[in-house]
Amino acid sequence: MVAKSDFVHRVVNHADVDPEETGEWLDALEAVIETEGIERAHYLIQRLLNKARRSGVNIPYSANTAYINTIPPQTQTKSPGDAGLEHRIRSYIRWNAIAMVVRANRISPEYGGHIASFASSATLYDVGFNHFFHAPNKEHGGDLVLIQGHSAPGIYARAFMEGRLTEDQLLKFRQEVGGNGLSSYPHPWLMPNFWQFPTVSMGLGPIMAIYQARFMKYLHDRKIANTDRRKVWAFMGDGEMDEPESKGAISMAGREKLDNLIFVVNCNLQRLDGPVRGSGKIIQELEADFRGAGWNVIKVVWGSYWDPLLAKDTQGLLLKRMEEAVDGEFQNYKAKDGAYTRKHFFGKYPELLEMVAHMSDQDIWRLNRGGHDPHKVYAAYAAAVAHTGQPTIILAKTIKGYGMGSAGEGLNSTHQQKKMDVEELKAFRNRFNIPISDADIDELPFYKPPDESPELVYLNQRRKALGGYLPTRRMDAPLLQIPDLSVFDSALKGSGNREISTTMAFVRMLSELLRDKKLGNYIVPIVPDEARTFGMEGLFRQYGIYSSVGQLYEPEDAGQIMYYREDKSGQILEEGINEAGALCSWIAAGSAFSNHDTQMIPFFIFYSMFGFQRVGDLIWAAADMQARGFLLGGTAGRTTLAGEGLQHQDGQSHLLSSTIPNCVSYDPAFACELAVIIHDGLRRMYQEGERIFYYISVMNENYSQPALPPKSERGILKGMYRLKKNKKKADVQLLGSGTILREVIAAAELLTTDFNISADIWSVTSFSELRREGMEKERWNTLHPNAKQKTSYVHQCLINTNGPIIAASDYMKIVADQIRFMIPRTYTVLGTDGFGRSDSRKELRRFFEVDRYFVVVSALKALADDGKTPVATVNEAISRYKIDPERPNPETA
Ligand SMILES: Cc1ncc(C[n+]2csc(CCOP(=O)(O)OP(=O)(O)O)c2C)c(N)n1
Ligand SMILES: [Mg+2]
Repeated sequence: MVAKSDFVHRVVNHADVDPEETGEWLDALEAVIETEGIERAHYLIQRLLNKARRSGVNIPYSANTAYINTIPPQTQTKSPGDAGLEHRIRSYIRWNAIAMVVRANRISPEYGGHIASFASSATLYDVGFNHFFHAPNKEHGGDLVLIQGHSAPGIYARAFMEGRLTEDQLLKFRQEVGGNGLSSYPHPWLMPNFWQFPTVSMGLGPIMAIYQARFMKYLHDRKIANTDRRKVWAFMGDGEMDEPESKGAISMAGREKLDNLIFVVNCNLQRLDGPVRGSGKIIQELEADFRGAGWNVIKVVWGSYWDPLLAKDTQGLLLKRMEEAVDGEFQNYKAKDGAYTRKHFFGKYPELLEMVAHMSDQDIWRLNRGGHDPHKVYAAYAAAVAHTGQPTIILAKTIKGYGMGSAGEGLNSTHQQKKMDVEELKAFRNRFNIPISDADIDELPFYKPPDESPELVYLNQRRKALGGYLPTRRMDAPLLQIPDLSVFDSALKGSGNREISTTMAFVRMLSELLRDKKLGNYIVPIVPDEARTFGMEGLFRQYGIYSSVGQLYEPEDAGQIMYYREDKSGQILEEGINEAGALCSWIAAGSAFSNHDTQMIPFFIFYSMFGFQRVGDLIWAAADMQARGFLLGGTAGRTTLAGEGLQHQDGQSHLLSSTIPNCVSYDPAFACELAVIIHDGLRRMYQEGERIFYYISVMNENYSQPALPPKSERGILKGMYRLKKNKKKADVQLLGSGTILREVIAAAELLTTDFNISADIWSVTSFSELRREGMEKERWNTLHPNAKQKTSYVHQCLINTNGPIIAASDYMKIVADQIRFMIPRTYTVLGTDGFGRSDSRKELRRFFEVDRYFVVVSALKALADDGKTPVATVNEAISRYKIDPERPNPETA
């Protein structure tokens, strides 16, 4: 009898104390598989495991399977393609991709480019393009294919073969400024008919792909588009998987059973600097991560040349060696040669040396990796598309710099290799049989067989069978008819005595849009677990929270009017505490016009700082993609979001949003302004199809909302309008933005009552938009010095007014400072530089020196500087309002 502790120990160590008994068990299993099939075998194993666990056997959890292909040779689906032709086509594509990069670098090393990434992934793409990636056509809505950024040269090389790009264009790789050049990486902004997904900021491709797949289910469940047979294919690097964004949403994909999603990870074992996991195994690590998250994992480790060896490996010694060797070693074998591999890999065990004794070093060198074997890759893709109930990840083992030989194959430095000398080019040509002579090779001519050649006929036929060419970005979704501004009547009329916030006003407008017969269906409200914060819980019952399984429980608040209703056709995307995911949903909805021929109108409202600051790079990618929609900074402002403090109060989003060229930002003070802005945004994006999106800050401070001032619409949209004009010329001009406008209004009263100084008041809805307009005018004037010079809108507003100009906002001073170059006279800005902190709005505004008293003091100081008021008046104000001149500077406090 074996002691219990010994037993557990033995299980953990997998030591075989009785090989004969082991053999009997294994034979029994084999017999079951042969006679009754794999399902029965699976059942028996499960029963055995359960029995063992219940008897107290501690079976350690392992999410890993053996380091071999998930699909054994006997169950591989065979490709119907012509392998020989495909190999030739792929070889030419490989050559042209290299020629593109090397030739660009001969023009100037500034151009850069990558060879090694595509060299390792050519087969992975090719099998997809020849057999799996559907382009949109009458029968199929099209697959979404996210290409790994650094493999772009290979995609251009294929498009050249397909006749979609000219040789002249290939020669202009990374030379975009003169027009007709090719982008370094996938950038829809720069190649709007070609690229669909900006993926080169590592990690964003994987997370965006997950949410695109989920959004396809949403569109389907809501019966807006039939996305049934469509897949999202996302290609990524193994090094890229270290980005938190790459893996951050994989459990959602597992939980939501996104069987329309396929990740293909190019496991070339290397990243930029060196090995991804030199002393470990990236494929095994990713397998465990993704299996744990509920994914179907297909490992494509070994190519067909290994199959006979693995078949002979009845004792499992080859497998043991495969499992022992770490990635750094595998990389090294391919950086060296067959003799090295024989000695260091097989040589560890005499039995393995014996196993390969009949093979030459060249044969050993030819033992290929799964990701370079089109048959293995085809089988994996076929299994992935057929799999239901889970997303699939394909882990394909490849060689970085495949085919580059001494120029980079498996070398640590290969990622940045963009040169190849004549000998290296010849070696590559010979290896892939490219019909280019020695005499021509140094010129690196592109190679394209004649149109009627079997290669090109085949290539084009394959794409025709799959519905057309990819990537192709579409822009033909029908535009929408936006209702009249009166749809927001309640906001335009003002709130009378009722005090409400602009956030509340926004929610009301959102409800009005949701109710609209034409637009309502296309509105996508997105919240990251903050709906109650913004007062949106009323929408739950009415429009439902999207849930792919509906609501499988009775909600606690079922008896209430505004209960928490989840529904398979729910309209609201409640993403949980997950701004990155919510932003990806916003991108998916905002790009539906190009991916699903449907204009969707997403409104993503986030909590103050957790937008631009938190997920700024995703917003940048959204801009590249020309996603349309509204981002709302809820409960915004450094002093308006009282209480919450340093890691909440946002005083910089308007600075950050101004850095994105096609982001139109506004910081309105009043509900009526907000209504005009949202309405115009709907018009510009969805009726006119402009390539812009909106960022609007809305606040949680309650006050009475005025009615829309007459003739103010143009100014609201341009960025400023005069809210109050004095009968005679005023002494000062006060500009206010957001809720700080109300301090400015109060300051104007103080100036009159305490100092007999009159002020005009301007509401500034967007310093950023004002600046853009001014810069454009200034640029035009510089380039047309003889023409009648244009004046900026800011200048036009202020030139015929009087007195110094003071501006205040709830954002950093640099936000208001943006328009200084257009200001005709003395200009002082107040803003909220420094760390926020928790207190009341009144205290915070005093602390940051943006309250009414500081506005008054600043106005008096400016008047004193202009010689219009004695300096003593400034001192008088400082003491009257009890301001300590030695108080700490909020910027550093
Ligand atoms: C967010 C981000 N950080 C860094 C880079 C720079 N970069 C580009 S490619 C690369 C290495 C990529 O390695 P891997 O993902 O394994 O792809 P491979 O080229 O090996 O296929 C790095 C660090 C980037 N593009 N994006
Ligand atoms: Mg890699």
